[in-house]
Amino acid sequence: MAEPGRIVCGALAPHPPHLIYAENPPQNEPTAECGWETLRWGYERLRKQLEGIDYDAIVVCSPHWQTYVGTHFLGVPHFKSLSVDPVFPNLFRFHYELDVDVALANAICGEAAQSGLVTKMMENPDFRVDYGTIISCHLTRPEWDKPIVGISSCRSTAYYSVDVMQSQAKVLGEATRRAIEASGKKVVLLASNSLSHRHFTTESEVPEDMSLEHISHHGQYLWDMRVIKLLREGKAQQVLDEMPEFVNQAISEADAGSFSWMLHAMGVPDYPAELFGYGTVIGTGNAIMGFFPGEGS
Ligand code: 2X7
Ligand code: FE2
Repeated sequence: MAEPGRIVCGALAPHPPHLIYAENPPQNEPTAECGWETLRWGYERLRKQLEGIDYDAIVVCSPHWQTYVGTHFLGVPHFKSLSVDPVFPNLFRFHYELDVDVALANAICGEAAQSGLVTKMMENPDFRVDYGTIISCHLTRPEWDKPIVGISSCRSTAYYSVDVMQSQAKVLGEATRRAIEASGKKVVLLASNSLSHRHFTTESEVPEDMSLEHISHHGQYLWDMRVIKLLREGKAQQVLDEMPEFVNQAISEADAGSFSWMLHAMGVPDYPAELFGYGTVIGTGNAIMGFFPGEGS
């Protein structure tokens, strides 16, 4: 009998466009001198860890693909276009080309629909893939040699409440896990989001001037440190329990559901996550962390 599929890593993989800008990959038009090194070195450590792990696909859930009626899945085998960040077009003009694991996307979409979620396969070949998906995938795997599954955020926090978002993220996460197991594939999950998410409202003249980079508010930092500590202690359930306060008080980008989805897909880990890096970007708090089930459970 074929081996069941499994999740080999679930990572918190934030997507500030500044990280791509500072990294200067050939796909991005603007160039930078430096910047946000603690986060870029964190991604480097995550990549190193993944080098030793065999996997077939990356499944990513992004806050910047916002679908107000249900959860959507990229459903076209290949995309190629230019992605421009609407807020930071000076930093992110990225020529992307990527493959989608449509079979796996279909399987997760179908499993989630059977569990009662409203879902849809996105089959428009001219669709522009959102920058959250592109940035988290690029920083995790700049070779772009693994097909991805892109999952949207249906914004149920904004429409309803954090509790509704969390109950949907649980269903979506568990459906994701079942579909991966049935697929026989080995998969990396990416929760593409910052932690605390209070932005500065102005940009410095030199965006990569690190003398001006810091957390926007001490209370935001305290929340970031609390969530990181809990994850490092293997207390993912407590993080989920505290999510309503975290989202509301830290204006967290976890409101999109990607973080809760990843934790549920991983079976709400009770083993420690590894911290690869923490840093602020225009005042927001960002952590790169990974759960590795083979090692911890
Ligand atoms: O989308 C983002 C983000 N999440 C964090 C910081 C800066 C810009 O864009
Ligand atoms: Fe974002």
